[in-house]
Amino acid sequence: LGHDLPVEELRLPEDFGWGAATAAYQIEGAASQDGKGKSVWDTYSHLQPSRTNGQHADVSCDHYNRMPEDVDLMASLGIEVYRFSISWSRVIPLGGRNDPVNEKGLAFYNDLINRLVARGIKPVVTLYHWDTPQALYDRYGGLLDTAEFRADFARYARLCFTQFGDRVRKWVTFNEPYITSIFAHLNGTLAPGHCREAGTDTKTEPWRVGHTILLSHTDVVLMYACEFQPSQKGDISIVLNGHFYEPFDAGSPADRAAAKRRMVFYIGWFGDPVFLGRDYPAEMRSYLGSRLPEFMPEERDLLRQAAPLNAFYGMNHYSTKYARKLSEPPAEDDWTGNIEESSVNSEGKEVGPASAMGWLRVAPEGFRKLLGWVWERYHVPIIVTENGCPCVGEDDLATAVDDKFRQRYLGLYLDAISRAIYEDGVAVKGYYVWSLMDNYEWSAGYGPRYGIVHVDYETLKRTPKNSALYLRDTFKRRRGVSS
Ligand code: PNW
Repeated sequence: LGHDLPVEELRLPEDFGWGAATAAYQIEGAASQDGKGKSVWDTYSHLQPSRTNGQHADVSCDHYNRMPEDVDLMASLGIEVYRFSISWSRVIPLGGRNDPVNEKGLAFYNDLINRLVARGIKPVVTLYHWDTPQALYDRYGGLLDTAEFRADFARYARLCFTQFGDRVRKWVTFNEPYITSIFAHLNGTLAPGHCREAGTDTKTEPWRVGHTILLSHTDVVLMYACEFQPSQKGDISIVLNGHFYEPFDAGSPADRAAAKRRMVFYIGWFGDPVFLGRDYPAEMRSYLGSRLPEFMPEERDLLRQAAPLNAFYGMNHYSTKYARKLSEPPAEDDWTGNIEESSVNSEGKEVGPASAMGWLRVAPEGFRKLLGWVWERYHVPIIVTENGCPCVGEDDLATAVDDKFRQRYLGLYLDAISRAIYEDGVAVKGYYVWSLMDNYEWSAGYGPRYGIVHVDYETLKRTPKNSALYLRDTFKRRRGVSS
C-alpha cells in the first residue's frame, strides 16, 4: 500500500450495524424484463457508449435473476444491513403520477425484502439512485422541472411506502444530490448528460436540479412523517457525499478559507436546507448570486418543518483533496466558490496513495475530520452509507481475491470511525461498504471493481474477496471490546 499508517483495529460500539450497499442500475441488469421501463441510464449508456467506457448495464450482475443466491451470499458473509435502491422505472415504467404500476416490478422488491428479513438482514432502501424514468425526462426534462418532478416523485415514494414500508425501517430519498446536479447537469459525465445538448444553460441548471431534489426530498420526508411513520415506525433521510478538503498551501489564509468554502459548496449546499431547515449557505449566495434559486416563504416553512424529521445523516465518503483559491475575479460560470482542487499540495505531497481511481486516495485522517465537521454543523447521528475503493489488477481473480489494498483501506477507515466516536464524541451509528459486489461503475463501465465480492462478467459467478471475510471477522472481534 505504501502507506505509513498501521491498521490498529480499534474498538467499535456493540450496536454498530454493518452492511453493504448497491444501486439498482449498477447491479440488476434485466433492463427490459418483466415490463421495466427505460431510465435515463438505459438511454445514455446505449446512445453514447463512449461516455461509459463503451459499456451498458443491460445484464451487469444480473442480480434481478440471481437475487435469491445474492441474499444467501450476504447471509453467509454476516452482513447485517443491505442498502439497495429501487428502480423507479421498474415499478412505474413511465414514472408519472398517472402512469400504470408494474406488478412484476413490485413483486421483485417484495421478494427481495422478504428474503432479507427472513435472514435477519435489515433493508435500507434508496428511492432515487440516479435513474430518472426516461419518460419523465422526455416529458419535461426530469429534474429540471421542479413542480412536475415533485409531484411524480411524491407519487412514487407513496407507492413504495405503501408496498414495502411494513418491513423497511430505513429510507433514503436521494443518493448524492451533488453528483446528480454537477456530474449529470454541468460536467455531463453522468446521465442524462444534459449540458451537452443544445439550448442548455450550465450556469443555472445544476442549481435548479439541486433545488428540485431538495424540495422533493422535503415533501417526501413530511409525507412519511404524517402518513406512514406512526404505523410503520421507520425513519428517513438523505445521503450526501463529499470529500474532506485540506488547504493546498497550509500557510495561506486564502487557501485555508478555500478549503472551508469548498466543503460548504459541496455539502452545505444540501446539508444546510435539509438538516438546519434554512436557506442555502451565505457563501453560495454571494458567489452564485441569482444563479442560485430562491426558496419561497412557504417552501422555507416546509424546510423548517422537515429538518428535525431527518433521522440520520447518510454519509458517502471515499477520499480527501486539496483546495486552492483561484485568482479574483471568479469566472462567470464558476461553480466551486473560485477554487481548484488537486491531490497534491503546494509542497508536492500527495494526499494519500491512489487506488485504481485517480481521485480516490487513501486518507483516513480526512475521513475522521469530515465526521467531526458534519457532526459539529448538523448534530445528527451519522450512518456511513458508502465507503470503499477499487484495487489495481482486479480483473484477474487471484489478484482480486487477495485484495490487501482494500483490506488496508477499510481497516484504516474503520479506525478513523473509532477515533471519531471515542476520541471526538461523534455519533456514528453504522457502516455500509461500497459495494456488495463488483458492478457497473457508471461512466467508468466495468473498469473499476469496488466489490467485496468478485463478479466474473462472463459467467456471472460470485467469489467473495478476502476483504469480505475481513469485514465479517472484524465486526465479530471489534464490537464492544475495550482496547
Ligand atoms: C458514489 N466523486 O458515487 C455512488 O453513490 C455509487 O453509485 C458509485 O458507484 C460509488 O460512489 C463509487 O464511485 C460517487 O467524484 C461518484 O467524489 C463520484 C464521487 C463520489 C461518489
